[in-house]
Amino acid sequence: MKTVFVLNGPNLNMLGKREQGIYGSKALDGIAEECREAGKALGIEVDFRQSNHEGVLVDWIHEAGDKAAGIVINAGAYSHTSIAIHDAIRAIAPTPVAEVHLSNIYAREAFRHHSMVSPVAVGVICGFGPLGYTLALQALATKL
Ligand code: CA2
Repeated sequence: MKTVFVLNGPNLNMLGKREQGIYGSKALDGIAEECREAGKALGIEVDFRQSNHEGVLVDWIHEAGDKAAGIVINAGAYSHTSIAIHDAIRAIAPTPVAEVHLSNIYAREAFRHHSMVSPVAVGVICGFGPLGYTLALQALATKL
């Protein structure tokens, strides 16, 4: 069975505890469960992870290049700043990467309008809350 890494960046461990008006009430564990369910329906094993550390995310992207068929990533605020994550995704090409954001980053502050991940992603889903992860897994499955 193919494995897809679902990688989550900084502060996403706080979901459901704060800022529910922007990010909703579901905790990251609930999103992980939804991803595993979606994976089952698609015949994909989901390896769901979260880190607040840029280098850890880079290491996981490299690991995915060896072990996974693709990646769904919500790199959180690092999406807007991280050349290291951009380079890591380039380094594992042609492993497909789908970018997800819970919120519509284009309807928010200008500093969220640019993503370092988007130019190296096969596609981007934002603004649909946790559903975006399931949609990204479905979309990625068509590329595997
Ligand atoms: O919309 C998204 O999924 C984001 O990637 C979430 C990031 C944000 O920096 C991006 O611009 C868009 C933030 C992660 C969640 O941060 C929280 C902070 C406090 C309470 C709950 C979540």
